[in-house]
Amino acid sequence: MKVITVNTSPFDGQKPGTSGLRKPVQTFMQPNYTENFVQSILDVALVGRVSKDVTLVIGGDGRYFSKPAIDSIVAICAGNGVGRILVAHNGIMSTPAVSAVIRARKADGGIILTASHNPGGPNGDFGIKYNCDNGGPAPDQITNQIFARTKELTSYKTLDQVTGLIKIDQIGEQVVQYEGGQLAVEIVDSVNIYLDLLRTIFDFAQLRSFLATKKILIDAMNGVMGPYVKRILVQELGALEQSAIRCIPMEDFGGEHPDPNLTYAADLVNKMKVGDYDFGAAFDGDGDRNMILGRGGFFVTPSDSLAVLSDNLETIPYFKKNGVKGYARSMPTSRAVDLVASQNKVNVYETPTGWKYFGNLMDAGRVSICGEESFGTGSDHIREKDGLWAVLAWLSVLASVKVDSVETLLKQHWSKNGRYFYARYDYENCESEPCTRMMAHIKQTITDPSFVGQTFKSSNGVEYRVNEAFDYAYTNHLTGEIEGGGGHGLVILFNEGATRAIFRLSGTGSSGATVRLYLEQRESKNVNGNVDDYIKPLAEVALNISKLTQFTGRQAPTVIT
Ligand code: G16
Repeated sequence: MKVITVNTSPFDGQKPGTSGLRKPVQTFMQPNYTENFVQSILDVALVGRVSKDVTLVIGGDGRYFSKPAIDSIVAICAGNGVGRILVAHNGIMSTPAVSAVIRARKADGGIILTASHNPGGPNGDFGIKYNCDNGGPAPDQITNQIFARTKELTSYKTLDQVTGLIKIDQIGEQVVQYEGGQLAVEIVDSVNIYLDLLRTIFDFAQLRSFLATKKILIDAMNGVMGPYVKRILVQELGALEQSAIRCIPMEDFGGEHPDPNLTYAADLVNKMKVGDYDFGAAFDGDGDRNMILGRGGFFVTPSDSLAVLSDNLETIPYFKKNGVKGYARSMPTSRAVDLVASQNKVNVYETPTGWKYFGNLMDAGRVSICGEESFGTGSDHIREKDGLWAVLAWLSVLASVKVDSVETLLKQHWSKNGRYFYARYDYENCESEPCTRMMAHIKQTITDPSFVGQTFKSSNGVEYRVNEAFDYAYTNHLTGEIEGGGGHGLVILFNEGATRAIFRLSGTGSSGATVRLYLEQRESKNVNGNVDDYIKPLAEVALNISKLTQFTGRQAPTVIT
């Protein structure tokens, strides 16, 4: 085989979003589209490195088009002289496992093939993202360089044969020989590497005896997590075989939307409601998101999940040993963890939406646990959010604090710390242009000096007085630099800051626009009250300010979490 140079021209719109480049499968299937993006990643990743000394990890959630994409990536790695790649067995490696493998094998980075929670199949989405040598998603500075490269690319290097270069179903070492060089390939079973890491974090004997007395239900939503759930929860920790549902990874996720929330994981919620289960959880397509449920389908918001885990971290051996350095949350995540931080005198850091913003805080030893309202929870054991870690963390906490249910634990937590009632309203698949206009309208309204001090009233008479409003800009906690100058969400704080509404456009969609409205209200007395009583009047006021219905034509959200 020979290295060849293929002439190409740039494609519009290869700008990575919140987490990599996500587009419809059909877009990625266009000739040269995937190749251009991969070459652009390598052009940035290989700068300052000797290619033959570089090791990259290649994995993903196994969705439709993964195998042809892996073929292209292998050939392009060879074409660019990369020395070694670690490829997921059958292309299946969860996003947290990729992070774990990069770190365990001291690789120089990784390419993850996933569109996460977006649907898959020929008419679904595909995605490619680049992770750095710390195991975490590339920061903005790197993704901006990759995007710049996509706009000027005129050729890419590959081999004159692309298919059949590796046997992806055979674990172990292989070599791709070509004229003038070779590419070492190792097909890896990431479940073992990931399991070894979890053993250093949790007390497996404690988890085994806890699970011997409990019934759990874990939904892998036909995504990448099936093999991990079966091996770790069932075989290693003794959960019943029937605890693991939808555990065979499918290229199209069985036609489902693999997003663990109350709408798309309604099946699990219903089973929890009618069944006799103590604990339930679901993961997304690539295994970094999680949803936690208690007996009867009791829903733990991701923000409360972060707060409860933060408050109980030292019950987990890893944190008992290493100490708790700090907590972090994305800006739209509720400030429940801030209440824990002030009680425990631990620092809490706020960052924009996107796990990549936690990376440098963890690298600098500032933060032990991070969480996002978008169903992401994780710690500094890796540099991605980690669905199964979150489940084991919850089971460890439940085993240690000895409460009779998840609900009791939450109620105790709220009465000790106070509660933020919280909800996120999503308006999915809107047209982009009216949403852009709406965001401009909101920005103009809330940054007008006369906005602060105004009082808005809901139809049931609740009053909201604006005391601050801004376009959220991020000041990097480590460098002190202001990154991006806004654009991460439009924030309105009411009633001395106890109440907050945020508008933001999603950065993970593959077409159109999704508007997210994040709503929260602090309450210290009636902590077991009804979420709707707090959230609905606030939503009405926020929606009136935004004129969302006039701009988008939407009368109601498509998803509420
Ligand atoms: C990705 C990022 C998360 C982020 C989420 C937000 O999640 O990894 O850190 O919170 O997107 O999505 P959006 O921009 O749509 O609000 P994932 O699981 O899709 O990789």
